Amino acid sequence: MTQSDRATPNAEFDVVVVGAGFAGLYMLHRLRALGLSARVYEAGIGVGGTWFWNRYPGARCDVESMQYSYSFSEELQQEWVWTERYPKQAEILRYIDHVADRFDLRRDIQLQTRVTSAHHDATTDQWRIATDQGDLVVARFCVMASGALSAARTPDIPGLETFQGRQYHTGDWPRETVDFTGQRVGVIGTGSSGIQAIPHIAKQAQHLTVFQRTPNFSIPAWNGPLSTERQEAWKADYAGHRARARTTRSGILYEYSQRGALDVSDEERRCVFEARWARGGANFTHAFNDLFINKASNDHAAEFVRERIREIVQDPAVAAMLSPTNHPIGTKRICVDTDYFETFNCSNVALVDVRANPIEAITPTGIRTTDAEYKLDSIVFATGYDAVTGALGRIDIRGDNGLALKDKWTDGPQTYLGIMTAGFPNLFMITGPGSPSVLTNVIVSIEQHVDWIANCLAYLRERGLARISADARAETDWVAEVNAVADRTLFPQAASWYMGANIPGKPRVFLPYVGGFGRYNEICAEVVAEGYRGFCLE
Ligand code: NA7
Repeated sequence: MTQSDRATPNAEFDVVVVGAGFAGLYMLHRLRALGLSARVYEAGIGVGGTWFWNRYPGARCDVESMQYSYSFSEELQQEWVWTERYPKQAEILRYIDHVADRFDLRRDIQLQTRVTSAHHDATTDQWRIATDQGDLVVARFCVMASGALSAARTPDIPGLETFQGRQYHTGDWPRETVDFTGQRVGVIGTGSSGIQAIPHIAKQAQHLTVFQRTPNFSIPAWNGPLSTERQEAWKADYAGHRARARTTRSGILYEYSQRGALDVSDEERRCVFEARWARGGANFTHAFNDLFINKASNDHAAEFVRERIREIVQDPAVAAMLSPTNHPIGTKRICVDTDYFETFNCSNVALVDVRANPIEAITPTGIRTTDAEYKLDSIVFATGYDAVTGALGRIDIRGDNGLALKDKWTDGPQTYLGIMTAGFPNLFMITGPGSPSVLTNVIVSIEQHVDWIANCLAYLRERGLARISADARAETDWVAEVNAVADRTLFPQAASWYMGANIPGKPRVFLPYVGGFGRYNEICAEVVAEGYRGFCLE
């Protein structure tokens, strides 16, 4: 028992929500509609979560604007006007701020407040939640809306603190303008964030050095203005589009091919890839229906992209370095770029292979690899996140008998449907591990989870029940199912953050459910129809 477990709480709510990003905001809206009292705690000085912090140059969503938004309000989706095919960070943040105002959400959100612990008190059957601002509140229910890509991670490189220039992390970018003009800049990391930021930084910096450990597959975005006609045509059947998206694997309306890549001639396959490349975006990986399960099919798609890289990048040695060969295409999150590969034709941009010659240290004046020293004025860490479980791991969460979540999850997260974890009654997760989350349009996943949780709370109340917990047996079966579907795909072949591979010591388990959003949504509905199968309601 800790000191906060004995202290007297300052306030009591029906529900505490951790995080005011897309998930926390919609959760609050649904709780209000149920007449429940709620408090949302948010670490940032504004709402928006991941989109509040990711202000790096070039930050943009790789799901198209018309699909990357809430569907819960027909008025909202009709009145909001997007300006580009893919929304940039500032526009998404404007949208989130608009939602917070339009639905009068701010009065229940406490900003600049980080939840530090959440302990379940068995005697009162309440969660005791403490924050870094000294709050101690109790609530019957606690909802973790803390995000799957919110725990930014700077690698533990010796000498990090000795660097005398400026350091930035793409996932924790300062609010003030950062100007790299005239500077020697180093970017570490070539995932989605690096690939978006690099072309912008290259335009400003006097010299840019890109430190690449793993080259990534990237498809051109072909971003551009979104015409009024296209937007209106989409809005004419917005509800229909949303409903169809919810039946798909990724919660996104792509053109999902019904054919395998080996079912067609070489010529036809090539035409298909060319057409997809010309349309741009992650749609490319759905050019055939077996790219994620058949290595031979995947190889064709991968080689097509490598050919494009060789076409774009003038120096053959640089093109070879930029060509991914150590993982099937799509098994690390596919990137969507604007002029990424073209940037390496600029005379002020250099690519360094830190797989061949790893970074040894950050020095006061730059970066030292095993074979060279690079003098830099600024270093940008585009090194990603402790994904899916990282934000939960930063909170001291304790359930039955003081069991700590991090101890329960030593060998990898265990959840039932990614919504609850056994031994932690009345604690919900939004887009938790074991749900489709990061493999989907995350707003579609968020809405589905929030609706599920809100309906569950209404169900409990209608029946005079006060407690729901995941059954340990149902959880074991679900974890086995999550692993089984992952093992039927090529995903486990990549050392990706989906597998926890980017964090030293993190267990290597496939974190999201890869069986598809559509199927997952059906399972969740079946569970409810069968009286919350696999949950214990009291
Ligand atoms: P990612 O996709 O995790 O990319 C991080 C990049 O940083 C990746 O290229 C890593 O190489 C590299 N990295 C990480 N640590 C190091 C060290 N120590 N040395 C060299 N290189 C390193 O994060 P992003 O922010 O780009 O994207 C995350 C998601 O946000 C994205 O998928 C979208 O969904 C939005 P590695 O591949 O591990 O060898």
